[in-house]
Amino acid sequence: MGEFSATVSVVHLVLRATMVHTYLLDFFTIFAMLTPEQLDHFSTKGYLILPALADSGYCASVIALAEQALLADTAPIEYEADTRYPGAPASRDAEGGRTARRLLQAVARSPLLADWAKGESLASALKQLLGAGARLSQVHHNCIMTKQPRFSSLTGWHRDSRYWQFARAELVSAWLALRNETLENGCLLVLPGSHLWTITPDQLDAALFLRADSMQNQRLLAQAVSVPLRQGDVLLFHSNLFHAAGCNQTAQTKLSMVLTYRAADNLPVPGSRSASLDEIEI
Ligand SMILES: O=C(O)CCC(=O)C(=O)O
Repeated sequence: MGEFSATVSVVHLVLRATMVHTYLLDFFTIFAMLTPEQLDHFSTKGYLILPALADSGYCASVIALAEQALLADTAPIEYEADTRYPGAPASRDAEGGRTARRLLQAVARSPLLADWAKGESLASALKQLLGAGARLSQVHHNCIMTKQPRFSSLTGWHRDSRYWQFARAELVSAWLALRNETLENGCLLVLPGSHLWTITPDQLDAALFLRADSMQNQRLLAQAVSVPLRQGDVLLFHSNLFHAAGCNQTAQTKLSMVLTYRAADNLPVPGSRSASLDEIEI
């Protein structure tokens, strides 16, 4: 009998703990807040996936806008040839040289993009990571990234912060998958926790990519994981996180909207490119 009531008490306690956990999850969902586990994942791994942050209707509208801009070649655009990445056409005049890689100045292109970039679903997560008064940079990323089937290049391992100039290399980028992203169409690869690594200059090449011929780097690169995304998922990642991506080996263009945010007190260095355009408070 004593054993039976002890078992009942344990079951009761487990049930109550489960209910509290469920209520807490509901609380975080209703207020669109990151859970302590998500915050911990971002701070230790340097990235976090927010599933289904945008719905399929929104993604379809952005794809339609992007396809129109690609068709009309609406400036500003960065072309594959401009990247000089492995696999890119040698010049804009070469075959495929004017294949768009980035539709730049995304938020200035349409309120459809600007409103989402400042919208509550994304902003509430960003404010938890960056604090109140976080700002969207119009200089960095702020684009619709396209990876087209016939001409797409490979992006080596890099930290976005390498060319950015802020008081601290602690910005957060939000990568919205407008279609499913897989290894076949060139989804991102990341080195989890690498935003915290100390890297010495001899590990990097002249363009500040991780050198593949370094034994030390080969041990680091063995830790790479791919980040496949479903349409509407958002990947948040730290500006110091090493990431890379392959080519698109499918018949369909991959499109992603990518935006970058900083904390209110993490000012761009005056006179630098990072300070060259107005920022938008979210
Ligand atoms: O899709 C890719 O090739 C990666 C792009 C990238 O890593 C970047 O622009 O920082």
